[in-house]
Amino acid sequence: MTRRALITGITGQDGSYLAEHLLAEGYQVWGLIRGQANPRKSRISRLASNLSFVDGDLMDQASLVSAIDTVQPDEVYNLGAISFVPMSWQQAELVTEVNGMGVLRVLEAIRMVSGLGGSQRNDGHGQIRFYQASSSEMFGKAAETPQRETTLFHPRSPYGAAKAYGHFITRNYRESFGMYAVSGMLFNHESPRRGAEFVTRKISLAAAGIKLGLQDKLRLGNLSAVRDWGFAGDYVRAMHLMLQADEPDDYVVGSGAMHSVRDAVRIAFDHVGLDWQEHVVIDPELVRPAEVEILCADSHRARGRLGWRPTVDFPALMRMMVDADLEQVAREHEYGDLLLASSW
Ligand code: NAP
Ligand code: F7E
Repeated sequence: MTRRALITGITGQDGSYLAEHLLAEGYQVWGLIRGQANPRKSRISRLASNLSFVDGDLMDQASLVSAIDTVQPDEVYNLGAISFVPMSWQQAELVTEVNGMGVLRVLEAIRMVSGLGGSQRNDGHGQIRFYQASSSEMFGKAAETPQRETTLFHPRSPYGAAKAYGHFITRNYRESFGMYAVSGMLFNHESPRRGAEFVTRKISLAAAGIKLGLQDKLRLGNLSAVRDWGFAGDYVRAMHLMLQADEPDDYVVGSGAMHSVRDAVRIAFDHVGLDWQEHVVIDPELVRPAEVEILCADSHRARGRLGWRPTVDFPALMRMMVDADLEQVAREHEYGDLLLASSW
């Protein structure tokens, strides 16, 4: 029997890579699409003939029940979220609703369609497996480095706090109803499909734009922030592996290597033969109200139990993104839109 997967957030970076991976694994893939005419649907147009779509929104419980009832999935990947951290200070309630309560709504939809509730627990037969996109932002002001599954949470933004709720409610439904529900605590992962507002893509776009004479300055905030960055194509494999394990559990996923924003700029500008110090301008407006200074993953559990390994290191990732942007910026009339998006 062909396995069926439902992905929320299919129009996002991870959704597109995960859809490709699951199609290659032989799944029938459905994407939850929100809005009347979602402008980002075109991002997955190259896959569209192999995908099915169902309408729904993480803000709308009934639409999620209907989507799960229609698709009858074997696996649900909840990747939908407002994922840009600074937006969570500006629209804290909305971000909490989508990223926190949205998780509860998907779990409730699965519970209702599966007929679970009260004292009734899942016996494991034909049950829907659920993946929640948790985040290293839950560690925030980290209690220890590197961070592992048992590290205490100290979120530094409404985004991180909402993700922590989503994480705990996922575990709670696993323990309360016997649901196969897991969280992937994923560290930053990037690609040429990354939104232009995130720092790596902002840097790769600027390196390309400056090289091609279309731009001169790159405005950035905190250059000293340290992250554990990996390639999104590698990380979606971990999501799938988590749902194939015999027992449901939560996993930290990251490379274990630390780099600063300054390193990212240096690698990108070196790649096109530019001196970054001639172009980067520090903009205090881009410094966050509460910063996450340093994150680094200890992924021993994922590597040991799932056999997961990343294949692209950070310098190679940055060069991949710059190369892709050199092509895109040179041929695209969309350059202005991308620049506008990266100006956050
Ligand atoms: P992304 O590119 O920003 O994509 C977010 C997706 O969420 C989009 O498809 C968007 O769809 C959808 N969405 C937003 N609001 C929604 C709503 N109300 N109902 C349904 N869908 C909604 O994010 P990403 O980088 O692929 O990340 C995927 C997930 O992993 C997110 O949950 C993110 O928080 C989490 N995460 C990401 C990273 C990372 O480094 N990338 C690390 C840890 C965790 P529209 O087209 O409708 O806007
Ligand atoms: O910032 C610093 C900024 O916006 C990284 C999301 O996918 O990963 C992502 O969250 C760092 C921060 O990602 C600029 O202060 C400096 O320290 O690329 P980012 P993020 O906030 O780490 C986690 C794991 C998620 O879950 C999120 O969904 O870079 N930084 N100057 C800047 N950041 C941006 N965006 N723009 C700047 O100009």
